[in-house]
Amino acid sequence: MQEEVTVRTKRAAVMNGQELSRVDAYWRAANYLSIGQIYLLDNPLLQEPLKPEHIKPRLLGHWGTTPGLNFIYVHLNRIIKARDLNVIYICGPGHGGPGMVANTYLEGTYSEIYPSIQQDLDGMRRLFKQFSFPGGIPSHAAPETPGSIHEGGELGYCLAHAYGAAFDNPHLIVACVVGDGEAETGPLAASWHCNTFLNPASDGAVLPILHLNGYKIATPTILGRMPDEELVGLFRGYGYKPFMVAGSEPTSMHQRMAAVVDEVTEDILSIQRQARNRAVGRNRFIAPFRRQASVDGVGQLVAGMAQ
Ligand SMILES: Cc1ncc(C[n+]2csc(CCOP(=O)(O)OP(=O)(O)O)c2C)c(N)n1
Ligand SMILES: [Mg+2]
Repeated sequence: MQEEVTVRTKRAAVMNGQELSRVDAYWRAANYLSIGQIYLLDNPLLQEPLKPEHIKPRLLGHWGTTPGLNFIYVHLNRIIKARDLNVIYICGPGHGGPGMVANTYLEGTYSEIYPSIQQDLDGMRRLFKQFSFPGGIPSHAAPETPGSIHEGGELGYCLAHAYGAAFDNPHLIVACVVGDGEAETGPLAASWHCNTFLNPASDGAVLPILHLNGYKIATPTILGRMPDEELVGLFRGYGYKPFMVAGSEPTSMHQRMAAVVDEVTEDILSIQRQARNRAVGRNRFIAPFRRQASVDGVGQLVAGMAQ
């Protein structure tokens, strides 16, 4: 079954060496900026050996979900630049807030909105210190996070917000990362059906990305324990077309993710082109626009990085 699901994504490497190394460097920079926010009070570039006073006395934040979120972020940036797309990233695991902050800082948006936090050593020190700190910013994606329309503190609503953003917004692609634990909440479990109401002629697209890292904090997830065959059957039943990106080795993961994102984007645009060429009015029902990508195995990747 795995074979059948992934067969179309087994294309040759889609990125050349330079693009691959840039994507990977961006991902690693975002990871560094994320973990720095969680742990470091000072010494942001580790220019001197770490001392206890450089470390936050009270740590708050989830590292585990963040490398996966950053991985997805850089691959969405890649396709946005390659195809000049309008894409919004909705982050279900809101406690991955350091990742969202890190990426907006890397892009320069953070410094535009918060001029006291520039892309220099002082700015980085402030960026790290303020995270989950008195007088600073919350530990999860919050209204303060640039571009945020989804407050991630209470799990369960990201997919409903994603569809809400896509309705009547025909030029927007909404990438929505759903935690596998979050997927067990009632609101999220019901939200998969929102694809029924999406019209590819007049609405934008929603690309749900299931972050299947197997756990919700320390407890296994239902979807994480489900055999691939059942998982794929479940999402096909909901009307999605699942893709798997699984592995623990960054280079091959980047190539596979790039191939899947290319293919999913091509599918989205071609469904929209066909629907729009048919000039179907809002009052006539046409096949809902349904796509599902799944990121599997980033959990193993995270474990590797953490060690
Ligand atoms: C409704 C709700 N219940 C419980 C929590 C506490 N909580 C925060 S993160 C988390 C685990 C989330 O797991 P998952 O969605 O799989 O995200 P991951 O960190 O694994 O990417 C829980 C239970 C919450 N924030 N909201
Ligand atoms: Mg999880």
